[in-house]
Amino acid sequence: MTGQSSTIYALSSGHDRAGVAIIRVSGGDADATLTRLVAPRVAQVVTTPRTAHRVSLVDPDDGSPLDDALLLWFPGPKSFTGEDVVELHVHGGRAVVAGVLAALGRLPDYRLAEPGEFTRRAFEHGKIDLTEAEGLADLIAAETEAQRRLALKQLSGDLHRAAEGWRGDLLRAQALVEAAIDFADEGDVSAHAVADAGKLAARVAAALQEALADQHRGEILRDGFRVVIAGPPNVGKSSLINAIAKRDAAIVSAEAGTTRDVVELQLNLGGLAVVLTDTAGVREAEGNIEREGIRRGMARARDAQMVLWVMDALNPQWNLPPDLMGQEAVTLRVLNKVDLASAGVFAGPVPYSTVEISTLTGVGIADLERKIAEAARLRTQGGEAALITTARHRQHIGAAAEALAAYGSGDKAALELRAEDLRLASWAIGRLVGRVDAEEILGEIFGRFCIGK
Ligand SMILES: Nc1nc2c(ncn2[C@@H]2O[C@H](COP(=O)(O)OP(=O)(O)O)[C@@H](O)[C@H]2O)c(=O)[nH]1
Ligand SMILES: [Mg+2]
Repeated sequence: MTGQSSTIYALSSGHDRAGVAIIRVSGGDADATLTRLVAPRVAQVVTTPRTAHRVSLVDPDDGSPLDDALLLWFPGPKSFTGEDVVELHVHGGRAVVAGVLAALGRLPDYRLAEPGEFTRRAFEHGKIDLTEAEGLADLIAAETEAQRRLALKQLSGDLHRAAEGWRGDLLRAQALVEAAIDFADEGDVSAHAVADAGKLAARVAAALQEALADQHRGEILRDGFRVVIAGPPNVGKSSLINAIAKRDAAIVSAEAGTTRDVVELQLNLGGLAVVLTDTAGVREAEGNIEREGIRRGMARARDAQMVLWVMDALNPQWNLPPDLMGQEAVTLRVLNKVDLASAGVFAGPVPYSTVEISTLTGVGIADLERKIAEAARLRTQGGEAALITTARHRQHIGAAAEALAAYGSGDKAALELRAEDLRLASWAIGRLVGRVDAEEILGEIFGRFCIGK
């Protein structure tokens, strides 16, 4: 798919009409852009690395003018990809961009880059590790302040540095255990080596445990604080999600659907990503489709970070269904249709702290949003310091921690087996940073990028 010999090019800035567009070229023949597309066409265009040059771009075939542009030359390996890179800042009109891209396409061995291919080359040339590539993808996808800061931290190498530190310690511990095996008949030397390896392994194990004990704050910041709206049928659950969708200027995206399935709304509340989900009403369902909708809604509610239990003010069902009782601590009760109650119809006792709203008049919706934002803030507090931001990180760090636990509790006499535990632990960290077995995950990570990145 990614012939390393070819030189790739793509529009790296947005695809809409704009004042300026940036086109990037990377590969062994990137200098052909300088010699063939820049006028006057001389054998060797003299360019100072990493300095903006104003140039006239011309058609490589007939020398006719293409655009007046800025050119930057980043000779490898001191470039984003590690290869020779040319960056052209051209006028951002569609015809200009199309003309320059077509001209590049006529240069020998040049082809359009695939999504994420520049970043993939940066990874393959060791400019960034897998966690930094993920951080870059997240930074480009970031919609909220918190997501941006979290991604930037990962891109800057926080997780990379921690992981390389762990790996270094584990490799040293492995070497010590292997030495102990080789010098098994020299009791003293062997015992010392095993003791030193144990110290290193314990240090890494403690660091991994600390990273894992983050209550998923980083993942929640990255993926959004999940709030599920649940309650009996006809209490106004769908009206509530609609009311929030209409009211909130900071909506990221809304997905259409029926309540028989699950409707999801992405919000930005106080700089935090919040994912609000509507569910089908909780009751004995008649039809299969409805039952399936309820099942899915319940499953979502059970692992949500917050449940909004909606009730009809005229006939409030205060108690959570058995399925949701485990979520009591994160449930906020929402008494809807208070417009009817204020007419004196509702006068019952209120056994729980509740938010009173009317999706009809809009009363209480802002208050409810504030309470959701506050819950999200409390749940993710300190999350920006978390090293783990994805299930993938948790999986590998968890696997390494498990292997080290086995190492710590294993029979110290069975050194060969202990060496295997250490090997498993460093292998898991190797997978985290993409040093081993990266191939299977590469497509998934780099496919998330757009073309030009
Ligand atoms: N009076 C009044 N009616 C409401 C309010 N919210 C929803 N309704 C009505 O209650 C009915 C059920 O609403 P819906 O959102 O479909 O409930 P769901 O089944 O829980 O999703 C509809 O007829 C709504 O117009 C409200 O705040 N006040
Ligand atoms: Mg509904």
